Amino acid sequence: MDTATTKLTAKSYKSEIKPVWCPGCGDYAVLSAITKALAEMRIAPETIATISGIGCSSRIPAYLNTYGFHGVHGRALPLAIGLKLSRPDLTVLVAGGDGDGFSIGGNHFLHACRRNVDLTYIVMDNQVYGMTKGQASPTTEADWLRSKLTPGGPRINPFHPLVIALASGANFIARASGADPNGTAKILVEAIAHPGFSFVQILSPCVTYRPEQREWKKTARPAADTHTSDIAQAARWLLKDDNLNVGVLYLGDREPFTPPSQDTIEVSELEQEFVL
Ligand SMILES: Cc1ncc(C[n+]2csc(CCOP(=O)(O)OP(=O)(O)O)c2C)c(N)n1
Ligand code: SF4
Repeated sequence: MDTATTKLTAKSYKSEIKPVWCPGCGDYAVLSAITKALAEMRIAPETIATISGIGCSSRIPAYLNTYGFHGVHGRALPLAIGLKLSRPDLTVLVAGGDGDGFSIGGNHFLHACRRNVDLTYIVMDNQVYGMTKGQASPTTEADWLRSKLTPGGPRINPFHPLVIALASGANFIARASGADPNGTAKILVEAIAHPGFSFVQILSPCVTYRPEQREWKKTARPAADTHTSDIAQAARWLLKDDNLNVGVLYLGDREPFTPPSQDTIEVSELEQEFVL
């Protein structure tokens, strides 16, 4: 790895492995934005760990020249939290899809927001399960009729990840559009630099199962009202949000979680407490 941080460029953060994503998949642009952000911040690659679950988007650690762990579906966050607590010196990125993060991993998402450990969670949201061939995900619209796998559409209201993040205590909340890798990189720089749990939803089209998402390139727009630290204002803004506003929504000032420093206790000693 190139450790001379002055010489770092976006390319320094790309691995030799060629992505196997479909041509035109939005995740290419997210990969590019992450490498641009890391180069901008000049973070030494060997001090970064990228943790993911399972899905097309969760393949991303393999394509980055950082340490990485391609884990279990929906379990990237607890893994990353454990890593950050035991190695606070590392920059920890967590990345994956809306299925991975909000369906099977939904409960971990709530509690990661609450716990507020200092890491950055990037969700490549394509409102579908890409890897398993196009099932509806928690962010799929109730009236999405394209898939034969959900006849009549999902018919349930989609989960709003930014609302959930705000309500659950995330310390930084943003939406980016993969169609704008430079803008996404800027948002990622802010997210990584902000202390505590930073959540970035990136609109990342699945061109295979949701080709209509190519339109996001034209319809995503800069949010009018950004960078507030006022949680009530952020909540009001979100009530009007239609999923296409892009920008940093909320900057909290909660202290990141750190484990209490205490003397270790022997298991045999602990067991004594439970002897009847
Ligand atoms: C425990 C478990 N359940 C289900 C699966 C099957 N599975 C693999 S990826 C995936 C969903 C992927 O969707 P998403 O996280 O949105 O990522 P995308 O492929 O769209 O990037 C599912 C259900 C699995 N691998 N493990
Ligand atoms: S199936 Fe969709 S999410 Fe998966 S690589 Fe192809 S375009 Fe991307």
